[in-house]
Amino acid sequence: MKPLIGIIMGSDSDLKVMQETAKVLGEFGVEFEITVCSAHRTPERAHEFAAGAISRGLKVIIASAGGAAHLAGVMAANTTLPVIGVPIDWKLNGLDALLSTAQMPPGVPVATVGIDNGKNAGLLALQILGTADPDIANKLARYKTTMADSVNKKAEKLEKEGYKKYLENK
Ligand code: RP5
Repeated sequence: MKPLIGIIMGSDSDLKVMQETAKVLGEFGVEFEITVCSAHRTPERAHEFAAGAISRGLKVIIASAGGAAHLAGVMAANTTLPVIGVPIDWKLNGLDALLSTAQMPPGVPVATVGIDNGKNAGLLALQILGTADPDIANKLARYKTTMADSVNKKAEKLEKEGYKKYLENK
């Protein structure tokens, strides 16, 4: 099966966060590419990755970077595929990366998830694929039900035990 999602990281040091993206895509059985490519250190490679993404069969690109986080923006500048940006907490608690990733000029959007939220990037990519793939959409619906069940169980336990006992048994 051809990969549908491209995960591209500004550095292998982003992998500690981006493994969560890979993990959630794996849980849904969706093929992905994963590689390292820097907007600043390897600019030609970054351009090639984005420009060739459609012909490789990718449907969504997820790009992570910390600091002056321009990788997702460079991807969006060079493809019409949807690009999801993951700001990495490298300096300044990730605020620099969040703003660099999100504050794109009108005409070149990057869908930016929270700082270090690799998991949400994976889920958002799956939701994009789910608009055209009923199997993925059904799995996403089940995922939400499981999540709701888990919160409901916690609420029930807290209401029954009271907060002190709940914290003791946590
Ligand atoms: C960014 O600079 C990378 O995405 C990484 O988050 C940060 C630091 O990179 P390394 O010095 O660890 O390679 O471009």
